[in-house]
Amino acid sequence: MKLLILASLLGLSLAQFNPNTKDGKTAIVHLFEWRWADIAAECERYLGPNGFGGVQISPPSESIVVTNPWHPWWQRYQPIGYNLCSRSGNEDELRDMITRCNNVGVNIYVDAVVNHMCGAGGGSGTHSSCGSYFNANNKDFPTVPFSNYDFNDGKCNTGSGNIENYQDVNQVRNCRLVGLLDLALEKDYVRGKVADYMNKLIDMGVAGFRVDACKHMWPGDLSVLYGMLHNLNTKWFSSGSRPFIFQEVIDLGGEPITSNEYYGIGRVTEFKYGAKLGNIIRKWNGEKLSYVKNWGEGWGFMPSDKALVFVDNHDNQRGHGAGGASILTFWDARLYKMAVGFMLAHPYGFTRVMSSYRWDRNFVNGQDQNDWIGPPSYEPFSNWWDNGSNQIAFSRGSRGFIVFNNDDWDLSVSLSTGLPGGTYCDVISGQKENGRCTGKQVDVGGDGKATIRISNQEEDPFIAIHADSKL
Ligand code: QV4
Ligand code: CA
Repeated sequence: MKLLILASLLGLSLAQFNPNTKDGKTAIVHLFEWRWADIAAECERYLGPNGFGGVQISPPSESIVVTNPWHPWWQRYQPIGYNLCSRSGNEDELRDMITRCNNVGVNIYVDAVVNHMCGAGGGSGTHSSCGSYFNANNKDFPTVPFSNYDFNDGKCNTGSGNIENYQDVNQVRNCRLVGLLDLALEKDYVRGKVADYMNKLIDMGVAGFRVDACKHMWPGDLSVLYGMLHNLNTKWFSSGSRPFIFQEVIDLGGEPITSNEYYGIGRVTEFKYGAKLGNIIRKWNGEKLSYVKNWGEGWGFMPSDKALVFVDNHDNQRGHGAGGASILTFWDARLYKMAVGFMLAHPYGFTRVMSSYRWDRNFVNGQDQNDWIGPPSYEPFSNWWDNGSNQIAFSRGSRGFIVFNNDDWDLSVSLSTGLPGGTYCDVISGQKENGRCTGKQVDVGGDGKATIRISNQEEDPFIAIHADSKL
């Protein structure tokens, strides 16, 4: 009997290290900020046929909607509840995507943000991705429900209530990470609500979770939480399969909290991997490619069967999180492809490829002022202008810009187009053909402004330019 218990415990303890991929596939891709409908199509047309084991998706839970800056990608790391609606789609679209991806052998791993709710400065109201009411001021999240009693503030020993010193393990777990309201995960009630959220996703067919901000949760609480999770849905996974768990813990050394506190209960992100590989491929600090002969544990990384590895992630590809200047990203295309190719070829760790979107960077004193920009799928109606009469203009994100003159006099004005600098063909009076404009053209300055002139005598007194009509 004792042997049986040992075997089952061993089975339990090893299970959440197993990604549950079909046919032993060894790589997943992070489709950061992709919409559920687009992921479903991508599973069927590309990821399934090309041997991807799965997709990490952006947080599907209801989050705050931030307007300053405008709808940043990071608003999805500020939950206000666990309803399944977000910029990527609603619950039905999520369910459909999970089904379609599973049906072509591509697993879905959910980015679970369960250490906290929204920022303390999140205000109150229904500025949320499903429109649910919340009040960050008094920690009231009725859609769960969570109340003031479900947060850690009483256990935080800093003046600000925020984490102020990463050398103090109690602060790191019990205080607010950049002001994010910190959940009390030692409470059965809170664990129960979080487990309900994750179990709903498991029952919908997901294969596991990236658990966000694990450094900020006690391993003991996480271990209890993982034990509350259902087995995977037997429609797609063998009976008794446990959810794959990979925990975000940034450990580059130098802090009292280390990866090995967590890799007994699930895999852990190995941030040393991308930082070191970037140095090697860039040939910085005297590093040479030939040095990777003993790549893996020989370089001080955690045991291979505990590690989730990547070249860059959604944080450090845009200067958030950790890894520093050596991190290779799509901006360094030639070196980046070598790094990704090496990672996928080498046996160390379970590998994750990064796939997100391009944004216009704007460095000021070495800091990208646009590091917050969300995905292009969201094209806000913005840069509205009017003259109080019958002349108007507006843009659609950074993709399009249109101006109308329906007054009985000329329009002549400098306007913000929302578009990157360059020369654009007006697609009302003509179009872009063989590298030139057959009609009018509009010159947009580096500041995104353009001087627009439209006579009220014109046959078509309006102008339209867009990203694909740029010379
Ligand atoms: C601001 C002030 C705070 C103030 C607070 C009051 O900076 O001092 O107390 O307002 O409300 C955004 C803003 C940040 C703001 C915060 C709360 O950038 O300025 O604080 O919201 O309003 C992402 C982004 C963060 C973003 C956060 C929440 O990176 O910039 O903060 O989402 O929207 C550590 C952790 C590690 C973490 C990493 C970034 O150990 O776990 O920092 N990585 C994960 C995710 C990451 C995400 C979070 C954790 C939080 O990968 O994407 O942060 O869920 O290393
Ligand atoms: Ca915490």
